[in-house]
Amino acid sequence: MTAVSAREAFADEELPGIEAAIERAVGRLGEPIRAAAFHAMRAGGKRVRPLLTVAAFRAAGGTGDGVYPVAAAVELIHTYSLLHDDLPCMDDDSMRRGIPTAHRVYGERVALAAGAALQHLAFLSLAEATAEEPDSFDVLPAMARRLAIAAGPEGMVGGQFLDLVAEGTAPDAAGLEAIHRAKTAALLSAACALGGEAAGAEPEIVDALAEYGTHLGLAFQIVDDLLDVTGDPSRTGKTSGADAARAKATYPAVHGIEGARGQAEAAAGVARVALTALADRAGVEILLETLDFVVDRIH
Ligand code: GRG
Repeated sequence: MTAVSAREAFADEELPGIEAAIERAVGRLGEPIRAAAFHAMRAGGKRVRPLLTVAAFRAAGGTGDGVYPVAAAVELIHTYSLLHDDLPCMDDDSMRRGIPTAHRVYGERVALAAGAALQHLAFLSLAEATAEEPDSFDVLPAMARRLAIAAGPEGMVGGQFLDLVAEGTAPDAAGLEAIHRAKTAALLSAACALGGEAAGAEPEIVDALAEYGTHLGLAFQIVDDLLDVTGDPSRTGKTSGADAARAKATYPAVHGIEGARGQAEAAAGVARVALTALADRAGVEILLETLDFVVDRIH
């Protein structure tokens, strides 16, 4: 029998609550937007971000079910971003997570609407999380602000736009890191910090979780870039070489494959150091294993 890692056991335990919160949120939609949104949400994503939110919540001392709609909010934002990223006016991808993209199945207008709807459902899920847990009502403005900043023009939307305009140019290492920080690391950082905030953790702990998430996010995007060059499409669920075909700014393009691997390991190292602020609280082990899970995909 294969040994089950603590992260896998944690996922088995927490995923049903996360999935139920996602189903509840998306179930509000009417057809045909609902079908396109469920297509994207149920396509088999790894659920890295909501699992991080729950792990950070537990590591910060949170108990109970109140975190699930917060975790779902982060995954709703993430999935909207993938859905829009695949549209013809962006990357025009036909496969995602190993299945046809939403716009290929439901058409571009419905897919666009489904992505837009997921953004609003995310904030609704966040608001309802605090409505169900009156003790956490005080932190709702801070959590909504954090998620909006991470997803918006200072974060993911801004990073995606920088990435699009950088296509065909040769950004330097600093420019590339700025893109990755905004496009990918900002949401992963918010995923972790929101778990801390939902648990009512003190600011130093929330900041340490945000710092961990930023560097995990940088490692994550570097690995994503590497897998585009070296990954097996049957495992990644995506077409290999798509970034190079579009002359995209990537870590392997700027640093070479070995250089990019080194950068991923270095970012993971900074994330590990950030976690020392949480000492050996229960749940930190899951955050540490998530780093290994992310970086091990390149070996
Ligand atoms: C209109 C400019 C503009 C932006 C809209 C489309 C968009 C917002 C943002 C795109 C952000 C994006 C595609 C970031 C990439 C993040 C990334 C590494 C995704 C892969 O995440 P995984 O591996 O995916 O967690 P799964 O499928 O497992 O959920």
